[in-house]
Amino acid sequence: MRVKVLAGLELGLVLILLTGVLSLGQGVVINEVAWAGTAASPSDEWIELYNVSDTAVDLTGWTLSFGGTVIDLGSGARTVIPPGGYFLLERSDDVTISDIAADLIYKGTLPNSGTVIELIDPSGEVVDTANSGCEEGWFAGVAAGAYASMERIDPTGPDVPENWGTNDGIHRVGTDTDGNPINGTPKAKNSTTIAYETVPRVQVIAPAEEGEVISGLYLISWAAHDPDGDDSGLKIDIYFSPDGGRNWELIAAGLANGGSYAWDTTGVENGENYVLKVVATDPNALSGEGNSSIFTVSNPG
Ligand SMILES: [Ca+2]
Ligand SMILES: [Ca+2]
Ligand SMILES: [Ca+2]
Ligand SMILES: [Ca+2]
Repeated sequence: MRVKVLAGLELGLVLILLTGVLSLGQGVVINEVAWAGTAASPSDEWIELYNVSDTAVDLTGWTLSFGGTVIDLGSGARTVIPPGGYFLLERSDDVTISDIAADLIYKGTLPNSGTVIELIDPSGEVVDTANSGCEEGWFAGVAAGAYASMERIDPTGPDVPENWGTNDGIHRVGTDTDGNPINGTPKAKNSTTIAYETVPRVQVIAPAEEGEVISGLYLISWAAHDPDGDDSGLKIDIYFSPDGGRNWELIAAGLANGGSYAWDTTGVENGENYVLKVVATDPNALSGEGNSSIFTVSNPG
């Protein structure tokens, strides 16, 4: 699995009231959007909200809006989301996800051609969005075939393309009207969030500059981090590609996560289309990788 580094996303959670029920919007986000529907029916769309705060939030007076649809979030089976809790909206009826109870049934279409969803608090302020600025379709998710949901990666992070991913088809929850597994995680942690919290992240530090020319004994350097483990427990494999990433050859395997490795470039052909890849693997066999920019190897013939 590969996860992009999401710099600064943790800054998103800016204000939490410590007592009582939140009336401000910073606590609730649009966490998952099943705009493609399910294998049983493309009309069986659903949406998940998530309370990222440590305080219960009452959704009375809140609305969720997209296209011409305005959903009164206070009109469902329940209105309060507990801290760290989920809120499930199912379209048309409660058998959209047949084995999980909806918190609210709504009417309205999420067009596969894309739209922006807005979460609006009782003061009329837009406190969160999903798919804002997407020029065509949706930031993530898959339509016919997989019917996979679009999942937020870091629930406290912003509505940007880098913070949405497609359900991985492995971590999934619930069944549709026909009993097929849902390629999504209604009322459960997103597959993308599980990856964000567990899969190592790697950044190649050198070579860094596009078109950098290297020769002789070159010090490759990287930063590798395991979000749920000890960085020193990561094992590092390094590969090079002489052709811009089409073919890969191993430079070294099973290295300690020391941050650098001296590579003897005199053993490879000169060329202007080299890329390095650094792969970090944690004790649970989860791997993340980072690539360098394209660089040149030039040794005297
Ligand atoms: Ca749709
Ligand atoms: Ca249901
Ligand atoms: Ca979910
Ligand atoms: Ca890990």
